[in-house]
Amino acid sequence: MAECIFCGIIEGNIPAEKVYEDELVTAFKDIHAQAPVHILVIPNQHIPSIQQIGEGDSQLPGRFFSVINQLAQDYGLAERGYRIVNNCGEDGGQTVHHIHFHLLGARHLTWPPG
Ligand code: D5M
Repeated sequence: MAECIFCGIIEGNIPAEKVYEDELVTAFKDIHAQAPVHILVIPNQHIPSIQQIGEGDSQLPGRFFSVINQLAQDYGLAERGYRIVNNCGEDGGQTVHHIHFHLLGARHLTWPPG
């Protein structure tokens, strides 16, 4: 079994409520939801953080945001707005070392974050 929890989800060895998958990215509900809609969008390939995204991954950023846009539509977030978060590294608050974008919405979100 993969050591990375998110690789385990992609491989189907760890249960998760997947809401989207294609050949590049997978999206599933966050287990510790911080908003009524809280979805994680991750690359299928194990890339620890956005600091490791390079020239060879040029398709990924566009796909992340087109999938997020589609999910925002599907979950009724587009009209009132939502937040996309990427925590990077220790000070950024990253706890799972496989790139993930949080899509949060369906409540009013405050700023600044803690
Ligand atoms: O966010 C890591 C996020 O990953 C955090 O919001 C919980 C979520 N998480 C951890 N394990 C799981 C499983 N098994 N299913 C769904 N969601 C999960 P970070 O930005 O690294 O702090």
